[in-house]
Amino acid sequence: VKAGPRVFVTRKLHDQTEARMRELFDVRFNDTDAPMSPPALREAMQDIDVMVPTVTDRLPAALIAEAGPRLKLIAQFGTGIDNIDVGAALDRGITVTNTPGVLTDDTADMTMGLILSVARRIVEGASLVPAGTWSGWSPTFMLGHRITGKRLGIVGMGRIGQALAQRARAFGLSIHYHNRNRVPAAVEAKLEATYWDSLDQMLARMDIVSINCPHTPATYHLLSARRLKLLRPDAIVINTARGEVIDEAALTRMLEAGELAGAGLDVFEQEPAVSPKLVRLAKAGRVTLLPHMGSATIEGRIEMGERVIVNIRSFVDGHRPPDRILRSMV
Ligand code: 8YV
Repeated sequence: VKAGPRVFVTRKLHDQTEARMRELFDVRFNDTDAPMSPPALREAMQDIDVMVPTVTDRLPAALIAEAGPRLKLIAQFGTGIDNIDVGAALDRGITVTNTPGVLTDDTADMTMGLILSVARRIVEGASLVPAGTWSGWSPTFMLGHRITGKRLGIVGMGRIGQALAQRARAFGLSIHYHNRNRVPAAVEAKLEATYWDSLDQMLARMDIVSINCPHTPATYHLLSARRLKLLRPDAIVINTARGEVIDEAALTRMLEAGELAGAGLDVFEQEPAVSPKLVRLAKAGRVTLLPHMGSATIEGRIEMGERVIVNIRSFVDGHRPPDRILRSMV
């Protein structure tokens, strides 16, 4: 029997991460790389010390209650931890960690990509040439919205929000944000960001709104039907955070009614299911839909794996893991 903690990983990871984990831990992987069913997760959680889930594994209180007594650490491979009932885990004395920081730039890049794509109709245009349906240039052909000089409202000014602000400034966007807490004055000054205490007031004045906050009970449907109605009819909505932060049905209705200029979504309320209505809007060119790939880079995945390993090792060595989740964070 191999020494080291017994670890179970719910998805196939990068070869480099798997090799390192095999060196260090008594580890098993779900090699099928398909999301695991609740019974399979329950089974996997019996005889292990450490569980490594991802965004596709729901670990509600009921499942955590049935975990084996050895389970002491849930080391999420990912930054968002809304798939885990963290309170239930902590109540049982199970530590929870995540992988913050290493996917900040990649996610901010993809957010910028969606802003450009929707405003300048890049994905829509890119489909015309291969389809053979481009009939030639004309003065009124494929007109999008100018980026330079527009107002970007960032909902959630954490690591990713700040990285987005930095990029967006280079594109000539003015930066506005709403956050639970105002960021330090030095950060605000560096980003030339305007703080809005009232989300409602900010929404009413923005050209582009980007969701960059975690999904928690406090942010569920933060962009509710009522708040979406505050947006200008030429506004664009971008979401690379979590589908649940926006009332997706209300957003879809407004896009269908032409009450918004467009949307760029990398995340959905019922992933991987996407409503046929949103798909129709994408085909009509009003929205860009991506399959939750905001952080999907080779470098990012390897670094996420490294963070998981650091968290497990530090926990097993009796230290406080660097990315420990506190009750106050969820
Ligand atoms: C990750 C994400 O790839 O880290 C997150 O919160 O949403 C993704 O970009 C995923 O969570 C992996 O579990």
